[in-house]
Amino acid sequence: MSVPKLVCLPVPRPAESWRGRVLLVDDDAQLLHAWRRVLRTAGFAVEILEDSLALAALLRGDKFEAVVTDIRMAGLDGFGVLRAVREAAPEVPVVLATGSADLRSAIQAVEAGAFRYLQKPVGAKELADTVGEAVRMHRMSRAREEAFRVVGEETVQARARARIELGEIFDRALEQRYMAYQPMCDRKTGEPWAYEALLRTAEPQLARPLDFLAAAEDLDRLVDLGRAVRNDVAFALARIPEGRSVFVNLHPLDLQDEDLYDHAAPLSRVAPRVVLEITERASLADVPELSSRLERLRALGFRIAVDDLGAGFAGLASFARLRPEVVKIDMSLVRGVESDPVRQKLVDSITHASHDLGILVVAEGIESAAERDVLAALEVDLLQGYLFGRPERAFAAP
Ligand code: G
Ligand code: MN
Repeated sequence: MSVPKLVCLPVPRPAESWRGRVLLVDDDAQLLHAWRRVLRTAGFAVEILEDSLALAALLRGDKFEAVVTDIRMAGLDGFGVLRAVREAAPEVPVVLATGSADLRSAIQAVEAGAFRYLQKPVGAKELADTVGEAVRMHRMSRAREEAFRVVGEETVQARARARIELGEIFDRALEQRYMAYQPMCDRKTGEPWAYEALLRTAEPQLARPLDFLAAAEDLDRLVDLGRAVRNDVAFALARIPEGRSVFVNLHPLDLQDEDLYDHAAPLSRVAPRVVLEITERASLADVPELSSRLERLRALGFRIAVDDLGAGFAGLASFARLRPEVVKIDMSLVRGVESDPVRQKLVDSITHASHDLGILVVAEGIESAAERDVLAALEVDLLQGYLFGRPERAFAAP
């Protein structure tokens, strides 16, 4: 007689969460176990919780895809559970059940953000279907989030492409750069005493100098640009009439480029004819060891000018920090100076203080004869502006 062999085959169980991971919160143990049985049979992975104190900790880390709870419990408040879920895991849907079928609590449940409102006694199918819907909705919103994340990545890629494109435009602009020179005229003789070198490019997309500089800044190419400018100016000096100086604008970051202090750099070789303009618009606070840097520049033979005086936030502080040989009064103080006693007084004070300290004074942005006449009467040493000449490739003598 053969005994039938008992073969224990493992019962195929649904993948742990194929219908969803559900948390049941109720103080009625009997109900909890009944609902758990129903939902497990329907394919959900279910955990139960009789005490809502541990709720927040349980909700962390994507553990559940839906929560089912009761509005009225002996020790617990279903609305409290709902609020706790909203706070700890706002994207997890909450199904609220209640024994009392009053409209008020139904409205309240929906207003509080419940996914669905179930009236007890809840049938097995109704419970499984509702929880299934809640999980589906949750998964859809997660998928949407994921899609948004991908879109975000595309934005990152688009930015990277834009940066590459800007880099190409910048390279062309750098390639097609040229320096324009604007005369600065001696108040007494009317002759050009010096020229300010101003960066320009034939690349139309960066035709505005401020855009060109901003692109260099965005691309971390300011050092390249600064070196190119200084080399261009050094070679142009051969064409600048003997005895005249050239003013070169520095970005605060240029002050941190060792090339600026290199004895062998082309501009260093002609340093005695060069005035380095440092703008008062940008902060010099970030330049480490500023005074020793200035010393090194002066040791090479450079002179220093404070640019845009009166336009920045540092006020006269940069004046004191840089101990410049030259100050350039910003065009905002020049514009309309002929009819404004306050501007006149400011220009007068700056000029007097500068002369006491042996500093040369330039007024920039002069556009009218009236401005020129007042500034000359206030004994500003050098006059610069469209009235005397626009920045040009050639060295204009007005
Ligand atoms: O910051 P800085 O002073 O270096 O800027 C000089 C800029 O001012 C240059 O781009 C130059 O073209 C411009 N500029 C020079 N003279 C005049 C002028 O008379 N009027 C105006 N509006 N701009 C001027
Ligand atoms: Mn300048």
